[in-house]
Amino acid sequence: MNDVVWARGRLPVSERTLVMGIVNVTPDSFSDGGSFLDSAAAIEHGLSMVEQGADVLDVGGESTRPGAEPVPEAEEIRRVVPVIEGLSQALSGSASVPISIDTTKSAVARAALAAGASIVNDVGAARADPAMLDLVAEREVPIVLMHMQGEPRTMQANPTYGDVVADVKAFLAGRARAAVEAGVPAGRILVDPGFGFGKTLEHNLTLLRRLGELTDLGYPVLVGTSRKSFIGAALDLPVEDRLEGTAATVALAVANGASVVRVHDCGPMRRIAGMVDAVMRGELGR
Ligand code: PMM
Repeated sequence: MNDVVWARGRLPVSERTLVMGIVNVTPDSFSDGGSFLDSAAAIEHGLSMVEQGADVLDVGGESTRPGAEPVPEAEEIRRVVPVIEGLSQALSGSASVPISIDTTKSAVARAALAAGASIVNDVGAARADPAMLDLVAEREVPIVLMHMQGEPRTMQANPTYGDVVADVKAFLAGRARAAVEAGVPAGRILVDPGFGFGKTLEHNLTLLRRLGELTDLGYPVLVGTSRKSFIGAALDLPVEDRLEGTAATVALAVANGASVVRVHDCGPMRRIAGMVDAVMRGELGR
């Protein structure tokens, strides 16, 4: 897979699997329970993930957990901008750790890019806001296009597919085509099957088992399984006991061709990805 390169950064996916650290600035995120609402704490948390080996930080101000209600644009901006400003100032010496903004709204993405973010991570694959692709094209930054069936409020009600892998693959191919048509170069697109977004346990397990089929699209694949409820369902464990389950999914994702893993536990997952890379790529990416 070719590296993702843009004016202000690079994702060296040709060298090793990259770790994206999750910085949720939401009061209702299921996994950090709002304890990082305070932006100073969120900044500190992000920097500690960089110390643990995060290659990218993903800052989000709207919870997308099943059942979550949408957050007004101004509130989302109020949550993420101070955190992105703080992180980008603190990281300015190490330009090698870009910040992504996890949003479906172009106004939030625009504010985040102005504050120092340089990647857009859109869990709606730029469908929610028609201006998103134009913004990404104009600002010449990469975009992550993620698959979701339905919307967070209702997506787990009754997800159905013909063949989940074929359906997700066709969707991602279509959204990547739309991005290219809007002027985003193919080399600045990443795709993501969207674990937990309108999928049953079986759908999630099938996507992980057959992840390799998605790498055929030619875009780096990003995988976000960290602490998700399908891991809890498979092992019958609460969110605080999902580290090993997450580790298993990360190892399988890397073995099956993922280029980036989006995780909460950057130290352990960095070591797991590094070990799987050593086996699968036959070289050490240290
Ligand atoms: N998952 C969540 C939020 N944003 N973005 C991408 N690209 N992929 C994901 O799987 C994803 C995401 C929800 O998980 P969280 O509440 O732990 O952040």
